[in-house]
Amino acid sequence: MAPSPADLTAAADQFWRDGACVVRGAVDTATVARIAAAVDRLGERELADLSAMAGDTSAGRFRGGVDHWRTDPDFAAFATTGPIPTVTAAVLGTSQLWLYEDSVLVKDPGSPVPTRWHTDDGYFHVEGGQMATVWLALDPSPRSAGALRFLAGSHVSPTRYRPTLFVIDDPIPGTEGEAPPALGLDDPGVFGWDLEPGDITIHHARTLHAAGGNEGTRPRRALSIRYCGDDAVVRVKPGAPGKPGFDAVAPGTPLGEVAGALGLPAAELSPA
Ligand SMILES: O=C(O)CCC(=O)C(=O)O
Repeated sequence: MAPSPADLTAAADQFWRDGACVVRGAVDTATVARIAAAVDRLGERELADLSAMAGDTSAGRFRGGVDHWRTDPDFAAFATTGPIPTVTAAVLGTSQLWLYEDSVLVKDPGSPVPTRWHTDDGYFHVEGGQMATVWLALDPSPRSAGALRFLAGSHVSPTRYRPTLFVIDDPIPGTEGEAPPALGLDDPGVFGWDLEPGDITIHHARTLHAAGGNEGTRPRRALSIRYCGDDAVVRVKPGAPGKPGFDAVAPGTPLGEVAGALGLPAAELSPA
């Protein structure tokens, strides 16, 4: 069942207070099946072996890819139409929502590779309050299978964290900011949800988050979609992975003014 206005209000309150929220059943079963099939169609050549980067040799791998929407119209449709952008825009309180990036993240059963503590904003060539990542569970995803965990209130910290290599704490060379804290998933203030297929979490771009390995017996497939709202401006972050066209835009330019030229689609938002 689609989230009610009261569900969305509660989610928005938690997002702005704690830095992340959950929306149960945001995506219906048939759509989850279509997205899962699109994820399964991605060959190993289209996904990076993150386990290898972590130096892990286990049979269960952690694989990830970025910007599938640029080459696959199905991924573009998942990110720019339907409930995911509409729910995200309601939580962010934005009148428009631009797709910045999508990412497929598959953690096989038995992969011990954790996702290290990080914030997303250091990787993005944009700045703003209305910036968020949606993480859609395509499989049952309890914490033991690698559902995300968040540090409460970290989105309002003035500290800027340096992007890391994601599965190891080494920073991306040439990037700026402080090293993310070495937190445990049971530390005070760390929170999150066990998810079912179709549930989403939405976290602020400045919320510290991480995940454990997958101790379960099923894959943990997720589609993560990163969005910008009305107040986002372009700010190229030295050393962070490049995005086409951003280097040519004056810092501080509202993203909405240049999103079309940068090829970033505005989502189709349904009335609440
Ligand atoms: O799926 C994961 O393990 C990490 C995802 C993540 O950090 C993100 O999408 O922001």
